[in-house]
Amino acid sequence: MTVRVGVIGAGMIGQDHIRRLTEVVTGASVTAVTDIDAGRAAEVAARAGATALPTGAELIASGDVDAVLVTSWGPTHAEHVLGAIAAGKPVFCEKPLATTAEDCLRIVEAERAHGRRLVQVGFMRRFDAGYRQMKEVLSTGSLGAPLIVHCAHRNPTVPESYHSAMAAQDTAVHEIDVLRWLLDDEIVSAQVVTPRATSKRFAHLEDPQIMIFETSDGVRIDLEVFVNCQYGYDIQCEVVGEDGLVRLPDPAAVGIRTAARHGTGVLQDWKDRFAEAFDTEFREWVAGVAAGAEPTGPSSWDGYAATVITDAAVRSLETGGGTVTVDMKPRPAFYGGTA
Ligand code: NAD
Ligand code: ISE
Repeated sequence: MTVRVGVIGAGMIGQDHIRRLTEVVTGASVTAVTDIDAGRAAEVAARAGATALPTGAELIASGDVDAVLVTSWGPTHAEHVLGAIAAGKPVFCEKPLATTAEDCLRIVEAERAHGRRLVQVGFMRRFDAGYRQMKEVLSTGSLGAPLIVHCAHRNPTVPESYHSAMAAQDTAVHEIDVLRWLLDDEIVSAQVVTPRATSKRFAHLEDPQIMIFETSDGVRIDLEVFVNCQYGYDIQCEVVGEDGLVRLPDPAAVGIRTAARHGTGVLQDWKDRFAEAFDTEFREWVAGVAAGAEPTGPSSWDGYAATVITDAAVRSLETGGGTVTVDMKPRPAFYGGTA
């Protein structure tokens, strides 16, 4: 069966995922595209051999759409995800699931009422080969209990529209998701402290930021978010356990020796760093939809958890850097919890 995907939001990542669905992943075709910019929708749809539709609601209702991909702006995600659930169609939503905890909970409740999982959230790091190897090592127990995690998330530069809260909401949210999954543990508090700011930032932005999270098992996570580091896109993660540590590998790259130096290049863009993770994420999602299976990737609950944890980090940043307790509801049995 070919899964016919309708795409809501034909911007930067929407176009990249359309390319992925049409050129990389087998078993899917893009049949409909919508965007509030109708000209962009028409252009992107024509390139993909799809039909441009005027609204997300019409796309979700279309008989030519088996599954929905939401890649519009974050504040519009909830409306489209709720629409897809109401239509009983599988929906892949780029992060964030929704920009408020209340909207995330509305999605969680709608999905529970539907009775089976339909939603997958686009936290692609769970599909990265390096993180998957780390998880395998941790799951053997050979390192003993995890105690500390050291992370860095560095982007070369960000545009002027990027503001201080986005360090948690847009950037650290990837570590928040992948570490909950890697450690199989919940984050219970967040603290954000600000070292000396780089001169290479727009004046309104607090950059870098150091985020400290604690899990329910007492693991301490320190995360440097530095989005104007200049030199490249660099993701570091090291889990220290009682009997050893495991570290995320850098992407494979040729070694270059020249002019009395030896080194490797550093990638500049998250699209390149996680290209294979995005491909795997969509390969698995399409295969699951084709098989009529529930999605196994990040759930609505994971989307909700990520939003309430980023809310706590933003509150810490905006209230002087104290530790803020994460205000999370108990996890329902529907999502693997006990509530
Ligand atoms: P973008 O601005 O390039 O594209 C968004 C598009 O959505 C625009 O074309 C806009 O016109 C359209 N749009 C907005 N509201 C709409 C609506 N109600 N209906 C239809 N179209 C609508 O943004 P982007 O960088 O492509 O980001 C899109 C989403 O993807 C964001 O939620 C972002 O956080 C997420 N994202 C995820 C990753 C990742 O690493 N997983 C990376 C980048 C972006
Ligand atoms: C962007 O939205 C992403 O999701 C990237 O993965 C992240 O590295 C970047 O900081 C965000 O702005």
